[in-house]
Amino acid sequence: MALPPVQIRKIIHVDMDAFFASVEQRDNPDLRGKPVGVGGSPSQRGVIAAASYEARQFGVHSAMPSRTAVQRCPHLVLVRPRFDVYRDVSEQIREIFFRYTDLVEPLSLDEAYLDVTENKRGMPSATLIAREIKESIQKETNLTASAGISINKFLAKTASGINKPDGLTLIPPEKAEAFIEKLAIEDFYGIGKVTAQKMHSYGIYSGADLKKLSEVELIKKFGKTGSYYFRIVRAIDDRPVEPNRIPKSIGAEESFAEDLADRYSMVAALEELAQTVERRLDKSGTGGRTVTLKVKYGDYQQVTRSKTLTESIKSAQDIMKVVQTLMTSTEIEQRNVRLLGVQVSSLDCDREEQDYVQLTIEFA
Ligand code: DCP
Ligand code: CA
Ligand code: CA
Repeated sequence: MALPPVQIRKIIHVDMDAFFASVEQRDNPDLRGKPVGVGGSPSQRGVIAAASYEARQFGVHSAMPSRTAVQRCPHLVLVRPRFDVYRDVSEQIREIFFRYTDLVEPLSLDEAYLDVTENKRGMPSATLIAREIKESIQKETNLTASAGISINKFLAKTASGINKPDGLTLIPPEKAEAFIEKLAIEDFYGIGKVTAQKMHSYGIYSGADLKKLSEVELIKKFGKTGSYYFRIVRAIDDRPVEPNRIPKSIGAEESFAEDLADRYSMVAALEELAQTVERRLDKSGTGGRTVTLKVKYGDYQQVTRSKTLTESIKSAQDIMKVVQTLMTSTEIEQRNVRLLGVQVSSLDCDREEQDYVQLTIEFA
């Protein structure tokens, strides 16, 4: 019996160019053509949220302490962020996306996946849709975006980053595997710095290198994510475009077969959880400022304790430091514990996303 033909999806990823910085340059002509850093005021986070392309030539980039940025680029103009304006632009571009499809999955204020396999305009060419979207964004917001078009999320996201700024990149199905083989491992979306280094230590520098490993070997080395690597390197990524899917935290928890009764085994379990959280944060290429410890006691009573830091963290070690302090405000010394959880929220990559959550609530 013949199987039904597999529908090849048409996925577009759109991402605004130097988002906050471009908005500032748009609204203040004095800033145009100049190296601009947004958000670097020491009274705030003291780090650069966005750097204009002119500033990037000096090696200034997002998440860099503003002090370092000014050392690298003495003429850097520091501008305060104006989130309300970024949110407005975000609404505008989303409204443009919805002209083509309701399958829009925003990843943050300035980017989204669109599934245009079936679209409201009945247009067969996803590339044409992407071009029209870019033109509408340019015309209606006076800003440029880059778009990637391909058969799945991973490839569309990778494609949008290739010809930035103002890029339009198609990775057609027949070129997908060859494209990934050439891709440097650190350019894989979802492979953060730490994982990239680990890959390098195994001699994996490109997609082609990654492809040589069996799924079993990859799982052995990278856990469950190994299966994901095995598939994406073969251009297999079935994740659907999910509207309204906005991650707000990254965490891990464990229920124990037998309740834990001593501090030593609890710390050991928490250390392992912190490691898992570190890996997940790395995979998402983010860190966060809030650490939450979740404790379920033997009698199922559950408590959570949180602490928000001024600086974002991502390493298991830093997470554990906070967890250790949080432990002191629980009763784990006196009571048995059946479940422990560690979570990091106020994510860097979600800072804008959280604004977006608030925004959607406001507009609901
Ligand atoms: N942002 C932030 N903190 C970070 C990274 C980003 O506040 N650590 C904000 C500022 C950015 C916006 O989110 O302008 C979008 O982030 P992107 O990673 O998409 O970067 P840009 O849009 O600035 O540049 P690019 O042209 O490389 O996409
Ligand atoms: Ca962007
Ligand atoms: Ca982005």
